[in-house]
Amino acid sequence: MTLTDRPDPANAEVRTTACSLDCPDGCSVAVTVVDDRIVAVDADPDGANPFTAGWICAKVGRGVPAWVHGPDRVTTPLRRVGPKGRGRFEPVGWDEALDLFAERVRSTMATAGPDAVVPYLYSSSAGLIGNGGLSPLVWEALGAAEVEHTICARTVGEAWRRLYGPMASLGPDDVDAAALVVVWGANPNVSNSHLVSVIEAARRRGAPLVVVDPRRTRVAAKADLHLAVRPGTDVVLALGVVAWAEAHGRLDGDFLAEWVHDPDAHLAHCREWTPARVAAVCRVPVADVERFADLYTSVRPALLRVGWGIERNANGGAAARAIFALPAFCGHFGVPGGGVMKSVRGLVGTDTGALRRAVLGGGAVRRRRVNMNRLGAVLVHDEGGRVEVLFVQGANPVASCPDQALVLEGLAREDLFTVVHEVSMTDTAAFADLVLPATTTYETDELVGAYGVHLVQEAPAVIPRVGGARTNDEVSTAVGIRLGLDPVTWDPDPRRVRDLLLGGRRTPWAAAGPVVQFVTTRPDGPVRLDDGRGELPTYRPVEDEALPLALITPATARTINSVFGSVAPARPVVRMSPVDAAARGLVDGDRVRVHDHRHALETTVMVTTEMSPGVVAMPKGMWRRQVDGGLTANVFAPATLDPLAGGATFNDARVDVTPSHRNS
Ligand SMILES: Nc1nc2c(c(=O)[nH]1)N[C@H]1C(S)=C(S)[C@@H](COP(=O)(O)OP(=O)(O)OC[C@H]3O[C@@H](n4cnc5c(=O)[nH]c(N)nc54)[C@H](O)[C@@H]3O)O[C@H]1N2
Ligand SMILES: Nc1nc2c(c(=O)[nH]1)N[C@H]1C(S)=C(S)[C@@H](COP(=O)(O)OP(=O)(O)OC[C@H]3O[C@@H](n4cnc5c(=O)[nH]c(N)nc54)[C@H](O)[C@@H]3O)O[C@H]1N2
Ligand code: SF4
Ligand SMILES: [Mo]
Repeated sequence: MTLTDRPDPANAEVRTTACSLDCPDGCSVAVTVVDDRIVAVDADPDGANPFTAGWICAKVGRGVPAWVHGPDRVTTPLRRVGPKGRGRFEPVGWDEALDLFAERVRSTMATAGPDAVVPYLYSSSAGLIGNGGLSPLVWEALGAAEVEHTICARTVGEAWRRLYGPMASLGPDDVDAAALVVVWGANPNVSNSHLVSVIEAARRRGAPLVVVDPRRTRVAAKADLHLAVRPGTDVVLALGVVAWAEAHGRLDGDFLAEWVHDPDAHLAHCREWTPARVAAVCRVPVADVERFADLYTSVRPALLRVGWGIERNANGGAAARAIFALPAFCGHFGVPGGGVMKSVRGLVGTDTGALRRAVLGGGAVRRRRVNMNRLGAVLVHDEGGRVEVLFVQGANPVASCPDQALVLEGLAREDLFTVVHEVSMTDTAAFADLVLPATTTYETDELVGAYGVHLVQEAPAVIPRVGGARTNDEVSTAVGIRLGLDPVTWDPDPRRVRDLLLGGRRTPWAAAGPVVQFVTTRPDGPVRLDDGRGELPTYRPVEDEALPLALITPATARTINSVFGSVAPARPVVRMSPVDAAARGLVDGDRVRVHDHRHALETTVMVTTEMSPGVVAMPKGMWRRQVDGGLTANVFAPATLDPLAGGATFNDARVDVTPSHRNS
């Protein structure tokens, strides 16, 4: 049937599965299917995930039918005709496409070596099989470069690993026992929507709510205290709370003595951060800093909900370590409701060890490592070596990487052979030599293990595959087998991969009982705050006098990263405080030019008290077609790295905004 045929509602059937998009909630969903097409997605009241039984987010209800069946869906392998990046393709058969792909990998490895083949694999919106199945292992077996997942959660993940190792995060169940809730660099109304009712229930019980966010988000507007810190300054606030606790006799000396490595060094390091100095750097009132320190060190137990807003800057690794240390210094561990809620993975979740052993055996090979955030420099300046074959699977680097102009320049290289395995004809796919159609989770049997709830659930296919779509494992193993990998060992049957990943466990697989940090789950050694090179969490300003506005690019309610961005995009406006607007003679709705030292784009300004002076925001995940000139906010995102683990620093973008000449 064609896209314009109308499905016959008499054939409607409701089938249940789970949403695998890159979102903490992991909703159990009920999908209405008519004539093998998804026409609606709603909550599954009887699904495995109790938190999401009542409703799901609007973006999935609205976006999925068009994402799966709409005009941007890739349904057949495509080969480029015409110049790079024009998005002109002709259909080819799978065998032809895979032969061509495998032959390019083979000849490149033979002539330029395996380091010239770079598989940019991410698939954070796929299920646990699409995201952690055979595909990455194929490229490891072939010896191709390893693209490190540094674009998201690397910094907070590494900070947690250093402080608390295998200790699990609190989950949404545990908020109930908290007497104080601090939402720090997280925007639950948009990016973790089922957590909102849990936080609201805590407030109704009388637990005060503190929000640390440069913007007055919806949760911040409801908070008892909102600290609108300057982006990238959280480390200073966290150090200041410890200094205040010491000055006011509120430290948990027993816990420090038992668990923390050299607490005196950290205390000495914090002392310079008096409330006045914290207030000056964070650009918040001194009284608010003192009130926060007082609340956090007197109301027990306090729960920190730490999001990813804190990490997207070069001070993020320092901030994450300083924030994660707070419950240890201030006595919040060891009781229900006290401690930290971050990404919950760990307590339940797949283990790729058994799968690795089944296909690779032991022994690691030396591989080139590529940091995702450096993709532009890697492709254009040969950073770390020349790339000749780029394979993008489950990612949209044009929309998501920093230094967008350089990424575009790299993808435009005529001598680069680019293969993109995608659901949609994205801005990245438009630059491919070969586009291969990917299944969505709705078309293949998957597992979903979201990072906001301690649960792994089944996500069975609810419709047949759209066109010739294939899974991540099917594509990568088909290439590997063409290059000599054993077809029996590398059989991509999802049932086999699933069983190995689950290690014999039955689903749904949920954590039993409440999580009590340092009681039911604990680190395997002393808590260390240094970065591994001897440095305690230290603030280093990232400011530019000529570009006074910090540009942040938070998640939007309409998209998940760039997914649904062609279906129901967020408005590409730049949000600005009335103070900054007045200083520039701008009023709401004016056309403006956003620029840094190298690039500029034109858009519309939205003047709103949600923003603090000195901070502007544009949506993350925009598509090029939404912005005049075809550059999105990522053109301003620096490709600098957080020193802790090479994480992304999107929110270190510094810009200015001026009236567009087109207004006159
Ligand atoms: N609707 C929707 N949901 C999503 C996503 C999406 O794109 N759309 N993306 C998913 C993904 S991939 C992720 S990683 C998560 C992210 O989930 P969140 O971490 O909740 O989302 P972000 O928008 O990245 O950042 C959260 C908040 O941090 C603030 N912020 C920015 N810089 C700073 C700072 O320096 N300090 C502090 N304290 N706050 C700061 C922003 O204003 C924002 O309100 O959400 C997931 N869920
Ligand atoms: N300016 C700015 N940029 C950012 C951020 C920011 O805060 N500011 N945040 C970043 C964050 S949090 C993240 S997580 C990254 C995300 O970065 P990316 O992963 O590069 O971006 P997505 O838009 O999630 O792209 C995923 C693509 O995978 C496709 N897809 C979905 N399922 C499958 C599948 O099963 N197989 C295959 N082959 N494809 C599939 C989707 O159609 C989509 O196009 O972006 C980062 N970019
Ligand atoms: S994107 Fe998140 S909130 Fe929306 S349906 Fe999927 S898991 Fe639920
Ligand atoms: Mo992310």
